[in-house]
Amino acid sequence: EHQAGILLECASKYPIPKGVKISYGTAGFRADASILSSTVFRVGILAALRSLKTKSVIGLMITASHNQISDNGVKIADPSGGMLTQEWEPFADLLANAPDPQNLVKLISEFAKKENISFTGVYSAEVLLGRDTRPSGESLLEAARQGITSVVGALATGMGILTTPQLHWMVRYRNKGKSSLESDYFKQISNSFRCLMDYIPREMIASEMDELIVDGANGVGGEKLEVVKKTLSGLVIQVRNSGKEGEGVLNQGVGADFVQKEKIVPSGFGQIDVGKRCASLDGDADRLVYFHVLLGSNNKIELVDGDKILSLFALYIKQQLIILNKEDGHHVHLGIVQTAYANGASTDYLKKMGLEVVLTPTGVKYLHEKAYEYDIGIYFEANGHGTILFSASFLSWLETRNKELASTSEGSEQQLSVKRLLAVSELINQAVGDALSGVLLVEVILRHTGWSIQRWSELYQDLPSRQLKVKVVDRTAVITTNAETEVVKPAGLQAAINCEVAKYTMGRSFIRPSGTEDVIRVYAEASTQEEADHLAKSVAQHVD
Ligand code: NG1
Ligand code: ZN
Repeated sequence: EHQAGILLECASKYPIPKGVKISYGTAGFRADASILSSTVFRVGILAALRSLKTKSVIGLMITASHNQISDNGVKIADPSGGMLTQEWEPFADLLANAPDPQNLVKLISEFAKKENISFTGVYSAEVLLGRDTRPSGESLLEAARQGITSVVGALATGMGILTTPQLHWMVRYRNKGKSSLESDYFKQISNSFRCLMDYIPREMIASEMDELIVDGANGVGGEKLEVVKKTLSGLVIQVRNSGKEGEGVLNQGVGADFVQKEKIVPSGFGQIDVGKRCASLDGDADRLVYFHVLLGSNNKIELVDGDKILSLFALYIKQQLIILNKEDGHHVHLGIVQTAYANGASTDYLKKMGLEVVLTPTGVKYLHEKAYEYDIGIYFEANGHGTILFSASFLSWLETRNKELASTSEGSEQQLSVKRLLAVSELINQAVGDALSGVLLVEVILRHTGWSIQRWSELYQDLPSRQLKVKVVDRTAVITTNAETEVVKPAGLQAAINCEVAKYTMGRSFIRPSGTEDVIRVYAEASTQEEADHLAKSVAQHVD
């Protein structure tokens, strides 16, 4: 009752704005920053409860990723460093929308009872806090802190301005009982990068590679990359749109989302960069795409998207496994996870390479969960969010093998492969997709293969595609199945889509309700851009 009193008092300082209903979507709560403080305060409470429940450290990140600078958002990292468990999402919605403090306290006490959460003990809960560079982040972080500390015994630990993946990484390592400061993160990625560089075949080392130019979206990723690059040898990175004063506005005409959707150069890039290897991060550095600028006056680029980053990673991992399988006869289960938005040419290519490919619905939580089923699971969304997961049992097999080989066949091809896989598991962020570790892995693999960005891009040719969105009154009226590739409801709609698709060579199209906006998304692919545009448009007409 002491607890209820404190909650009531604190909550009355954060009244909810009238007439706003908000929901914990694929990426947490997101909205215009001016209406978010009550939501963030309440998510602070939720994070503390989650920490009490799991008896682990929880993360709370203030960011709106690639959205415009005036937006902000909040999401929670679970003990593993992954997304908040889906089971708690409905409770998050209830909390955020509770009309007044009395209601809020009632909800909390009912939920605590149901989940067997008791409010005792000093420092029985801890939440790590992070935020991106948005100006609204400072006061929202304070709201989160107030929410956390209104739960008796809960500790709020500010980790400063971070990329989203850094915060997830910290939560993961803290819960493993390891040191998890930002400096530990930097050390781990630069050490494992150095190892991977050392394991490059000798004949490749001679080939010098030109510098990489990175668009930092004027956000936190650019700032952190400036730190990382100083610790690297053998790789020169030039950061533009790094978030320094006067360079430009966060996500405005820059960043991975802009580059992937518009297929033109971000601000700060142009014809002087023709042919050079360029990359683009999003506003909180959990997405990464590559590109090179095409010759011509219209600033067009050749995009190397998440699907191609996935393909590059898959080829490299597979190459290591072939070396291992050959000598050990040990079968390692490698799985590739994509969504229906993956370019059809990428899926065909991966299958042709003999890889096992599965589709899941859109949303990192689905991809991550699926990838987790394999010894090694690689997942990516076309928009550039993805990572590689190693199962605990496979990692311990690798460790054992590494020791055995050190005494029996030091310096063998097989030992090198084991070491490479171990280093990849250290470099890549296994909590969530991470543009900083992603960029380092791409760079190592390009050196390993001796490929230019053009050669990489030629692995396969993307099918022309088009995405449209249709505003609807009720997006929940559309229900899909089969990883969102087929409409179940309304009846007859799928037949109509099939009918349109049949008119095109290489045609493919699907629709689904967005998880972040009040729209139905339409996707279409065909053998030419005109046909893809046309197919998308005619399918959209059936949705209206
Ligand atoms: P929705 O609005 O559900 O399509 C979008 C992206 C997802 C993911 C989430 C979270 C597309 C087509 N959809 O989801 O991939 O990134 O936002 O940010 O890119
Ligand atoms: Zn992001």
